[in-house]
Amino acid sequence: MAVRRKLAPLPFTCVKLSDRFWAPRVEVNRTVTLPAEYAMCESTGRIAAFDLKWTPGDPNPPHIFWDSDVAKWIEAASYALATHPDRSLDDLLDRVIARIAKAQQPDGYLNTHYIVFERAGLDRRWTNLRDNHELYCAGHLIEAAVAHYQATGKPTLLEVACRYADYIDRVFGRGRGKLRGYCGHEEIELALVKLYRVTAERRYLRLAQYFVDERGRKPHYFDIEARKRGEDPARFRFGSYEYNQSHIPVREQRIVTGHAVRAMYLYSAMADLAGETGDASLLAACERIWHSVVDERMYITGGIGPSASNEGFTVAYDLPDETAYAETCAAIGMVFWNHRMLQFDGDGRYADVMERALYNGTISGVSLDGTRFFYENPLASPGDHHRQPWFDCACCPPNIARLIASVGGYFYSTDDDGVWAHLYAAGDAVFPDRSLTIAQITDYPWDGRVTLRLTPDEPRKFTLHLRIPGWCARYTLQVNGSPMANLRPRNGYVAITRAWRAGDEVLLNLDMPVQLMRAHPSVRQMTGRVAVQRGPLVYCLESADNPISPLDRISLPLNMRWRTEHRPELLGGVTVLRGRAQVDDAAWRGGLYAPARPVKRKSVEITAVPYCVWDNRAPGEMRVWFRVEPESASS
Ligand code: FUB
Ligand code: ZN
Repeated sequence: MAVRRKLAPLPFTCVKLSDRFWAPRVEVNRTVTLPAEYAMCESTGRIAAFDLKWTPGDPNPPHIFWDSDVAKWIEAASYALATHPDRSLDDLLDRVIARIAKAQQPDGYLNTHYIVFERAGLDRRWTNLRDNHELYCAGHLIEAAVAHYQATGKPTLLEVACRYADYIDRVFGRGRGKLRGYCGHEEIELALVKLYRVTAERRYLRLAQYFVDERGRKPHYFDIEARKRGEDPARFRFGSYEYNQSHIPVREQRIVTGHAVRAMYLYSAMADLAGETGDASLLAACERIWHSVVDERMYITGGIGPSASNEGFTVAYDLPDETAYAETCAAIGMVFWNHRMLQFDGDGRYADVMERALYNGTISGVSLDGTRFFYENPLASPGDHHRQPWFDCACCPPNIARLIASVGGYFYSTDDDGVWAHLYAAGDAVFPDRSLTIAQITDYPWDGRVTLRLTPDEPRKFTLHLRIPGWCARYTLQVNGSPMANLRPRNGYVAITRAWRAGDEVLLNLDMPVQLMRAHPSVRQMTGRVAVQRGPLVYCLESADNPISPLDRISLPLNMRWRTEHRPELLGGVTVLRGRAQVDDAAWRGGLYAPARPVKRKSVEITAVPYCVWDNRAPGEMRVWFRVEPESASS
């Protein structure tokens, strides 16, 4: 049976946030991060690479995925432009795009690394799809082009992207003389679906479908091309093709494997294709794999991929905190994928994960001042992990920029019967035909009280679906002051159907207590430990507020009484959690080991801050997980 995507996201351009959490981040992203990232793209040679001036012997050759950094910056800048007209940014984009367009080869090919660097130049293109990211870069170029076209109406980059996609379509596929390959780093698949949606050209959709369907078939393309290069395929540095999710065809995959960003982009594309074509087998594969991620391999922050060696997944329940890789891009990928899964049936499980990743493991990736970035997002630090202005491998900074610039797009969807509110934050949503405006009045995520004021252009009957987050055990709901106690959530949403009139108000009051969270008993690293969560936010302790070292000496009583305090002057304005915990007596009279004796503990005042804002002050320790008191309560 064919599946149907019942919901459609309300574009970010329709949602203007004015809250205290996201709106400042969106503004800092636009005014600080985007210029800083552009400066980095320039100073590192990424922009100039498109002038194709590099010659052998010159330093600083274009890296295999430099093009993608520039493309992601263009995408982010285009999103910013779409919500905030800016003549100079518009002009800058035009200039960068002109340089990119000039680099395009007569047949449509466009990759700075291959055009200037590879010894035999263009003859070597498409000879190492497994490792060399050509189609990945093409995918980001396509996403940038779609964003730029939608923001400005200018076809300049879109035409470049279409010419490139047309060329790729001539090269790849099952027809005679074509290469039966696909990319070692998924990305082009979801990009081609976007290109199809904006151009209505079905060839792009078919090409995306081909790349997804071909992945993992035998004989294995990466083996074939390795042999053609004169290499032994068995010497692939990551060992197995689980690394790039091509070990078996995608519909047979049950468990998430390998590189986390690659995986997220693939599943996003599979969800996109299932939505476009109704292919139930693709959606079923996504659902199965989703469980292996969310039930067994996701950090409490929504981060994924514990291991640095493959930038990705290991085995079920392996979630170390201090060594967590949890790449920013991978958490962003979780947002992309879960947002897509959410559009099928409006199942709140996906919104819960999307929210978890959005409020924790993605935005931890950027400093509050917008100038520094985490690549890895560990859940504990001895004080030596800090954000950096840029990286040689700079995938994360422009990725977080494009997410923040378009964050409004994750808040609402529409369906045949009405509107879905997935996320809460103060601001206005104006629907494209201006038939409806929804104003949210709330201080979420600091407070769970959300008022939605609806203004349809004329009285109109429809259903408003409001998400009751998975973290919320109790809530109340009123419409124009009348309690709606009889409404029960279905799949995480309550549905209110009525003839709505201008000025109707819905008051949703989500209980937002501090919760001590446990991990599944199989997460051996977290045995006997708890993390602190309030609403969608995971909290942590930092040395800056808690001068106790190591912070592991602190343990949290299960019945700890927490106080919430909003501190406008702290970390851009955060609600901190305070309470009395226990601390071990520091006295230690042994060497490395000593006979165990009862540990003396004393009470200590602690202050927890949201995990997403850690490392914005003086360097120091940080912990998310703590021993629980009494220890007998921990099993
Ligand atoms: O390979 C391109 C990007 O660089 C990946 O998505 C990241 O994990 C980093 O390796
Ligand atoms: Zn990254």
